[in-house]
Amino acid sequence: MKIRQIDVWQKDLPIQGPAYKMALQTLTELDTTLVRITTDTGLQGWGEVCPLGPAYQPQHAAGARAAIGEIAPHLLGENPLHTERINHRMHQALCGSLYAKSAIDMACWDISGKAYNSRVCDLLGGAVRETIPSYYAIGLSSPEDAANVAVKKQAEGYCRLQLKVGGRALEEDIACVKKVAEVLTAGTALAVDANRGLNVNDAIQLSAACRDIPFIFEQPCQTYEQCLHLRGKLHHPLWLDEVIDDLNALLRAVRDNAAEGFGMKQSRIGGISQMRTAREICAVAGLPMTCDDSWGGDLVAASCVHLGATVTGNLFAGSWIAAPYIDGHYDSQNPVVINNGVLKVPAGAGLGVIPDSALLGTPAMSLSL
Ligand code: 0XW
Ligand code: MG
Repeated sequence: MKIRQIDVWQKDLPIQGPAYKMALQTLTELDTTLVRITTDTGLQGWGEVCPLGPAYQPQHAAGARAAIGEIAPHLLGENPLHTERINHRMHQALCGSLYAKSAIDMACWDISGKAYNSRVCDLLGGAVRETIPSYYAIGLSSPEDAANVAVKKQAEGYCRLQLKVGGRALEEDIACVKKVAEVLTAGTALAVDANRGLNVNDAIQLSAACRDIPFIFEQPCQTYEQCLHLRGKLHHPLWLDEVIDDLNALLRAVRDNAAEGFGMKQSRIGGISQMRTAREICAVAGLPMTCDDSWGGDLVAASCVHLGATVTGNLFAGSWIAAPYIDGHYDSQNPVVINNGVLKVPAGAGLGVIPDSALLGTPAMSLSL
C-alpha cells in the first residue's frame, strides 16, 4: 500500500456560546486543519489538528498547514500502515512541529484500522471500556457562575469537572474554588487548572487556602522548574499539562517525581503513536492521565476516545472534547457526542468518523504522486 495523495483543508470552528476563558487566553473561534490521505488501494484516512489559538503554545493553525506542506512530499509513496516509518520520515523532513505531524499520524492510524477492519482502539491493544468518562472545563468566571455551571454539568452526568483559575486576583480564584466545592456531589472529582497562570507564591497560597477541599492542582505555574519548586509545598496532588511537550518531557517528569498525573494532549506530543507510548510510560509509573487535545472536531474527538478507551484501570482520568462548543459534526452519521458525561467508542473501522468532504469545500493544499 502506498500514499498516493494528501489533501489538506482549513476549517473555522467558531465557539458556540460564551468565549472560552482560561488564565492566559480568551477564545471565540478556532482554526482547524483536516488531512485526508488517499492510498493506491483507494483506502482513505483522516486526521486533524487544531491548536488552541496562536498564543497558547508554540503551535498555530497556519503553521500546521505549512509544516504539513513541508512534510507531505516526503510521504508520497510511503506505506501508511508503517506508522513508525511514517513518523521517522516526518522527522527526517522537518524538525519539531509535532502538532502538525499528529494529523498525518492520525490519518495513518485511520487507514490502518480500515485496512485491518479494526477500530483504532483495538489496534492500540484493545478497549478496556466501551464508554469513557468525559469531563467539563468551567471557564474563568465569577464564583456564582462557576458554581451554577458545576451544578448544571453534574446534572448532565459529568463526574469530573475542571475549574479554570489564574490570570486574575488570587482571592477570586480561591472564592471560585470554595464556591464550586460547595456544590460538588459525592463522586464528582475536581481539577483546578491554572493553565500556567499562577506564580509560585499564589499557587502555594491557593492550595493552603483550600487545603480542606480535595482537588487535583493542574499546571499551576508557567514552567516545569516553577512547578518542581512546588513539590512538597502543596496540599494537593500536582498534575502537569502544558509543560509536557514531548515524550522526553514526560520521562523527565516521571524521573523527577514531578507530578501525580498528567493532562495529556495528543497533538502536543505528536499524535496517536506518541500517546500510545505516553500511556505505557504512565502505566509503568502508576500515574494517571487524561487523553485530551487542545481543540478540534470529530476526528480529534474520536482519536481521544480511542486512546482513552485503552488506558487501563484507575489510570484514566477522562477525555475532554470540544464538541460542546462546536456547531455540527464532520460525519452526521457518526457524530462524537457526550451523553450523560460519557463518550461511546466509535463503532466503525479506523477512527469510525468519515468527514463529508463535500462540506469542506476546496482543499487548501493537495499533493499527489
Ligand atoms: C481542558 N482542556 C483539555 C481543553 C483546553 O484545550 C484546555 C485544556 C486543559 O486542560 O488545559
Ligand atoms: Mg490542562
